[in-house]
Amino acid sequence: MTLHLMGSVLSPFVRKARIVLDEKGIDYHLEPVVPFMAPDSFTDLSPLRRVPVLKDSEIDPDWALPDSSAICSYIERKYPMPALYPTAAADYGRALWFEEYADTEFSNIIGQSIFRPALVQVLLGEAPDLELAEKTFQEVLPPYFGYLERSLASQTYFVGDQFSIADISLAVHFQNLRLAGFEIDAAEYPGLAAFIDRLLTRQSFTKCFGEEIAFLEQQGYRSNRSK
Ligand SMILES: N[C@@H](CCC(=O)N[C@@H](CS)C(=O)NCC(=O)O)C(=O)O
Repeated sequence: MTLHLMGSVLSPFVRKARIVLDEKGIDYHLEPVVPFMAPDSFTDLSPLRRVPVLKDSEIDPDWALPDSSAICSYIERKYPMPALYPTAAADYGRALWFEEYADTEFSNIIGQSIFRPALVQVLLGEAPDLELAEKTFQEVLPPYFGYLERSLASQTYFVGDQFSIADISLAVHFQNLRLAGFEIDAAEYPGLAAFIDRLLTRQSFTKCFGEEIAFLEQQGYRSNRSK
């Protein structure tokens, strides 16, 4: 096993890298690392002190990739099959756009204003802020869901109707919403809801999900949200 991935199972970016590895059938070692509890030396590997970080024992010991997009592109180049990035230029560009969209503002809203207040605060022994999480879900996220519903149209996958990095990058955040107790309304967003169910029941996702639930149970976590 040459690949060593560092990060927490609850991170959507760690999950994104794990799913890319799993979809390609590549073995790796996962080292649990919580960025804000990591030693000072972690900065040498990840200057922004973020996870995931990938190391590869076939390369120099100082070599590290501290970003999920860099990691996934590296994995694709090193292990091309099955391809997770479209070949045609137009589709490739669109897939990178959805990856970027998922990784930046969309992730930031879910991470900071739903996942953290509803779930992470409980893990840290603090009171959850369910009002903030609920308000964000009801009032801030709908335009994002609407954009994704329109982009998907009647396709199975986001780009070229082929499973790709675009789908993985988006779906990992819906898994965090689900862990925090939030599901989108299938009547309002039928295409997106079907997409989420399709993705989150893929073997690569359920494998991660099982480990994430086990981790949360080990921490004594139970969702505080009554649906
Ligand atoms: N663009 C980065 C984002 C990674 C990221 O924000 N990871 C979070 C965990 S979900 C983290 O390490 N946060 C710690 C911090 O920002 O201090 C990627 O795609 O890997």
